[in-house]
This record gives sequence, structure tokens and C-alpha cells, in this order.
Amino acid sequence: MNNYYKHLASVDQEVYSYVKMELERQRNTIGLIASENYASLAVLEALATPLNNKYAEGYPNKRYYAGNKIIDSIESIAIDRVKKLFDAEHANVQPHAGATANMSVYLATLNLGDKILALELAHGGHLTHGSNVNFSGAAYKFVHYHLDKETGLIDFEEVRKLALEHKPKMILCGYSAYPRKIDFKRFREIADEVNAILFADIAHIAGLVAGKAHENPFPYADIVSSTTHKTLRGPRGAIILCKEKFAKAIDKAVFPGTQGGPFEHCIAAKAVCFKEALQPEFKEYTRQIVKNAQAMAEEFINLGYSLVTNGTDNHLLLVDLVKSKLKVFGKEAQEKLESVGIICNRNMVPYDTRSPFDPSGIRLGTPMITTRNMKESESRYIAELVDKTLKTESKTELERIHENVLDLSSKFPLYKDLVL
Ligand code: DSN
Repeated sequence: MNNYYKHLASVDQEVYSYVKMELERQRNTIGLIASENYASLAVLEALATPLNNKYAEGYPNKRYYAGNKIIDSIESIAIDRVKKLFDAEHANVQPHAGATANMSVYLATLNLGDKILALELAHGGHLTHGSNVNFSGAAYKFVHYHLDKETGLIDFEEVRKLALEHKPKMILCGYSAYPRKIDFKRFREIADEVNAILFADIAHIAGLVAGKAHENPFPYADIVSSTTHKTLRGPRGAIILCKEKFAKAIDKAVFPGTQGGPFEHCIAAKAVCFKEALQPEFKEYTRQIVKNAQAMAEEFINLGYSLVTNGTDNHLLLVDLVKSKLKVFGKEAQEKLESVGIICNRNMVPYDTRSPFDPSGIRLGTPMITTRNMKESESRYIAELVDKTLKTESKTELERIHENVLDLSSKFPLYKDLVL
């Protein structure tokens, strides 16, 4: 069979060999990072096209450079598909990343220093939701709501109280480490009480929303942002969806507000991803993501672990290692798991008393193993492997677990047609 990357291999052996190594790493490990996925070869092929070469500042039929008729068709297809997927009135498919998408949303709707009510980062929020080491925290005045200390759920009483007290111009929902469904209607009611814009950042759950395994933020939200590479399983990049009344301001804030030329090869790959997500199989895929996460959560609970909110409704679980009475915490747990080929990330848990560098928890997600066709039994088995890894000190035992991981990985092959 032909080498998939034969030109790369002949021009740059150094980069090619790292690509090969990374492919092998992905094939031989169990990926549990809740924000990652394996894009299809169709998506990857769209990324590696001559569309990369074109400058197309502006929007379809309103470009600043010549030669954009075909590019216009591609971007228009992406826009039409994503509007259909999320039942959105308007879509901008140009944001290069989730962070620039959020920056554009703020720029389009707020003045510097305006107030935004959002979830605290340490409780599952995101850097662009007002962290003081991020542009958002420097440019806007964030007030943060929290999760309930007992249940780990969004404390709507606090959200309402803070909204009434601070009268924010925007209320933000949508998170990076929240294992439960988001009640968009409830947020809308609070936003209406104080006349705030409701902004949902659904980067983590976009695939679940597209597959109808989670409620759509529309019609409740005014504006929705998302990355395209997480549960949505597309190329790296982002989108902004909004109600028609924000369309002009959003488009202006993306270009020329925060970005220059759009990455049209990424936009083509987004179009492919939206097509894939519109298929009935994608619905099945997203339902299986949730079933796998729930099976994994159940197994952890049976093994005596404490999970934030005691389970999950979506694609991720947050294991509280301190409450689970383990002797390893976030940093060591992440490293130990990597040593046996299980890849996850350390994570703060609500009201964490440890540092972000070595927090109390680990975050585990099932989008990647589900893409590899693993089901509930494999999800339970992975929980057992995680448990054994975290509890043993024996080198031989860790080597045995690594063998189990390699064996499981080989039974669920990745990118079979990709021959390097
Ligand atoms: N880095 C992403 C995550 O892991 O949730 C958020 O941007």
C-alpha cells in the first residue's frame, strides 16, 4: 500500500518520523481526555488540501481578494450545514479557536469593563470565562457563580442572587469540567429578569447537542460558541452561532475585529465534520459516548470512588481522589496512568484545597474510546485498569496493566487505512 504521507516523508524525514511516532502513540494508548477526539480521515484529508493557500478576508460574496468563488461555495456549505445541525439563525465558521471565538463574542456585545456572570474556573469554567491570567479577566469585570458544595450541581439560587445584585450585561453558561446537563431554560429565565445576553459556550458538549444527546441551547441562548474538535469530532477550530439580531456584530467582531484571513482548509474540514454529524450514525455515536461515561462512572462508584455529582449525564467524569481516599493526587495520578498508556488530565474539583498544578482530581472522558467503537464493557474494564494503576506500587503490576492497555488498543484499531 502507498505511504499516506509520501511527500512529507521524502521532503522532511524528521517531521515525518514524529508524525509516525504520534500516530503510533495514539494507536497504542487509551485516550480519556474529555476534550479530545479522533477526527475522521475525511476531515483530515480536507485539512491537507490546496484550500490552505487562499486568502479570503471577508465573507462569502463579500471578499477583499479575487479568486474566491470556490472558497465562497465551501464556506457557504459549512454555514448551511452548521445552522441545520444546531437549529441556528446565523453562523460564523471562521473562528480559529475557542478562545478567539469567545473574544469575538465579547467584542461584539460588550464594552470594555462590562460585567459578565460566569462559572468559577476552579469549579469547571474556562480560562476565557474571566480568569485573571486571560484577556477576558483583564478586559471585562467577571462575577463568578459556583457549584453547590454538597451536590456539585450548578447553584441556581446563587446564579439568580448574583444576577440580581450585579446586573451583568451577559450571563455565561457552558463548561470544561461539568458532568451534568445544563438547564439552558433556567439560565434564560434569570437572564430575562436582568435583561442580560445569554451566552452558551458549548465547546465540550457540542457533539452531544448535535446528536441530540444533550438539549440544544437554542432557542434559549442568544449566542453560542463552540470548538469543532471535541465531541463534535471535527478539525481544530471553532464556530459562533447566534440569533439574527447579533449576526452583523458577530461577523464584524470575528473579521476584522479579532482575525485576519480565515483558514479555508479548516472551514472545508468543518463542513465535512458537520456533514458527518448530520448522519444518523452520529446520533448513535453520541448516545454511546454518554452510555460509556455512565458505565465507567458506575464502575468507579462500585470500586469505592467518589465522583463529583456522583455520576455523569454527559461525556465526562471527575474523579475526586482525595474524597476517594487514595494516596495519589492529580499530578501523580496523571503521570502514573500515562506510564501504562492511559491518557487523561489532572483537574481541580469544586472547593479544591490543593493547587491547580497538583489538584485533587482527574477528568476522564469517553469521546475517544467511543470513536474507537468501545462500548460499556470496555468502559468498565478501563475503570478497573485505572483503579489498579492508581492503587499499585508494583512495577511488575504496572507493566502487566500496560500490556492490558496495548491488548485493548489493538482490538480497537485506529486509522486502519493510514499506512505509514
Ligand atoms: N483545553 C480544553 C479542555 O481540555 O477542556 C478547554 O479549552
